[in-house]
Amino acid sequence: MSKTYIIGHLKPDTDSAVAAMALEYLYSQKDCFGYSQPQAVITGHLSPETSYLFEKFKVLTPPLITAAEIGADDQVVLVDHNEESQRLIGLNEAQIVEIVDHHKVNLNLSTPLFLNFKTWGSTTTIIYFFMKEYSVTPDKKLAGLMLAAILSDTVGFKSATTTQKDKKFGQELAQIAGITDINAFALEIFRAGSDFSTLSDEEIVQNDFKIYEFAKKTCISQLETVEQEVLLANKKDRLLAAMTNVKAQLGVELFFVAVTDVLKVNTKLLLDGEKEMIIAERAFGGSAVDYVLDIGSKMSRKKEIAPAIEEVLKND
Ligand SMILES: [Mn+2]
Repeated sequence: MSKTYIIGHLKPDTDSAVAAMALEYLYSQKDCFGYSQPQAVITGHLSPETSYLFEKFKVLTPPLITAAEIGADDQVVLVDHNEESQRLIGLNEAQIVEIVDHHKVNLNLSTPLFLNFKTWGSTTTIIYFFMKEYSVTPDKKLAGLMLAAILSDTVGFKSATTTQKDKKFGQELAQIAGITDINAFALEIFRAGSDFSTLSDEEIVQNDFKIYEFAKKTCISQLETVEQEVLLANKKDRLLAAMTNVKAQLGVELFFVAVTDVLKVNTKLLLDGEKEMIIAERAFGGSAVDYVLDIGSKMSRKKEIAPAIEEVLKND
């Protein structure tokens, strides 16, 4: 019997892993969707933040998948991404039957498919909206993880991507999960996400990266932390050195690492070289000092950081 794999993006974050699990839950409850054996899977190892949450809620990590394991009759649903550069390597695009996402659309597929895009703060928010439409309530653990995914993607409802829907649904999920203090839970998530102690410098600079097919192939990585100043004081030079190696491994022309302090609401961009420095100064204003540019309160890679860089490259 064929399967329906529900797949998040490369370098899975909490939203992409949890959105896949939540969609599996919904599809399993309601056979009206008609998907055969829905199964959430991940494309790579979980970040420290996501691992912490799975341990906290005592849920099993979805299995890792490679494109070779997907059979010719199986179907694929993408969550939390759409463009090819962020998909599982080797995935046959003809097998994609549905996409649920909240990112900019970059698609040119040859067949019709279900597309569910909304400009809300997380993909999990969209999936909870569908659950409500179909009168499906997540169990307590899943509700806790779904709240975590919304808080993680919206930086505790502080990111520019946050909408009323995220806040309202977040509160409903907190009730189901029995979480009374959402702010304390958000802080707990940020602390777990800031724990880079088990990662090497090269792993840190690619802990959460996205590759963009701008006029120049660009990688923007983001480190969310509750201790930006300490991190930069201790590790800035080592991280800059690691960036040069990782940039070559990823085969990108430009590499930026956004070090975002989620409590101070501030981002400092680490710049791999002169090219990145010139582009960042044009995109955000100000002057870089020792390959670091303070871009103020901008925290959203999707809405504030990537579009500004894309715009400069377009006009280059
Ligand atoms: Mn997301």
